[in-house]
Amino acid sequence: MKKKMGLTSKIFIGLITGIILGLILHPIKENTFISNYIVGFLFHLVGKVFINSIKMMVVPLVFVSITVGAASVGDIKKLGRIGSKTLGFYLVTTAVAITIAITLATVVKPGVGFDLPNDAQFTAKEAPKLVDVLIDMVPKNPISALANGKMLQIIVFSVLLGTSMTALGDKATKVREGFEAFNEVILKLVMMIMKLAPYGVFALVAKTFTELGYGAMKPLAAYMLCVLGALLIHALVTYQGLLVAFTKLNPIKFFKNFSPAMMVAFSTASSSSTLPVTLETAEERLGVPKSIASFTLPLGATINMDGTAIMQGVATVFLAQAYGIDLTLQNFLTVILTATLASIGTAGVPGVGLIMLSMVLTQVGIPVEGIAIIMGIDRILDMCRTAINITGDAACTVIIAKQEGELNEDIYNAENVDKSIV
Ligand code: DAS
Repeated sequence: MKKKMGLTSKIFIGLITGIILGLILHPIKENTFISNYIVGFLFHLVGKVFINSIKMMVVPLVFVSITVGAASVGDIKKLGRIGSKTLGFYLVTTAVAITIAITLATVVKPGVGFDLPNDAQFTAKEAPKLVDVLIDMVPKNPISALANGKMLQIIVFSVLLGTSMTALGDKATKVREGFEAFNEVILKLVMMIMKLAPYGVFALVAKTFTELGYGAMKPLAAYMLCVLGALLIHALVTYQGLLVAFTKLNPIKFFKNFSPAMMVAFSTASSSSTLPVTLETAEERLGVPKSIASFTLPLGATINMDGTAIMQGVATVFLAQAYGIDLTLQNFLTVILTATLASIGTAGVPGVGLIMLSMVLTQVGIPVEGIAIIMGIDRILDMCRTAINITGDAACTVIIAKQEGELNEDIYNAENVDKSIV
């Protein structure tokens, strides 16, 4: 836990020092030395290398993690009713989450009037028609899709590949284990790259604030508040609404009983690291039987990322506004489709949601460089959205357990629940 917090605090230090240095240099940014060597070379170099290393991971990460995710989803056939209900809940809540995010960002307009640095300016590509997007989703040649980073095609191919592994059952065990091992390698590489984050964040934020000064503060604060607001709405409206509608249980009790797991998710920014606590909390404080929790929660930690989808929805609208790109309804539908599918492949480790965001942005013609603008504050948002990611898993799990008549309501409603979990 200390090592992970170490990276978090280093990123925070990079963020704060980047802002302070940027605000100091802003009044003298026209100075040749400052503009050519500090901003134009040093900050640009470190920031660009970090952004490119993130972009480098998108294709392998999406391909391998969605294949592995789809292979685990494939087990649903054996669980029949519970499996399909779980998958249905997870995909629907993710789509609702991103719809809330897009709506809120469209109303609040956090990116409107945010004058991005010139090198980030971008001429919007003619967005493809939705029917063409859907047809184009099926790759004629998956290798060229991988080589050219055609993300929706990579997702479709990966989901089909993972599902076919399950259809083969034991015959595909070796291949599945191979992909799972490769997924570990890719995630390790992502973690190694994230160690560069404090330096990358420092350079990117210092460059932004040198060029924009205090002008960058308001849009970034508005973006952050938009993400936090959408997370809160999703937790209090969607989850509470579903719990009341499907279980008639007290939804406040749900959040009170589940709070230990939410705190661990917040501090680690990792659904996977929190999974043992999520399982324990679901059984000991929510009254969910192991037989259901041991299927729905690990699956949820792999494929259900409502908090991440919310960040991706807000970030896409925010950056479109900042670049002056008008998103059409079809663009929004493409974002909802891409982010919902991408959530299948977003691994439960810190910072992966931001890497997957570059895929969503590409789909609607928004320059991935825009990630540089929001990266500085992403770690704090990652902690918040990870807590929502696992809360969505637990809410769906309680509903399914209740519908199966297997929820222990005495535990759920107990007043002095054992506090010894965390
Ligand atoms: N930190 C990821 C998780 O563990 C989510 C994300 O990166 O958005 O759920």
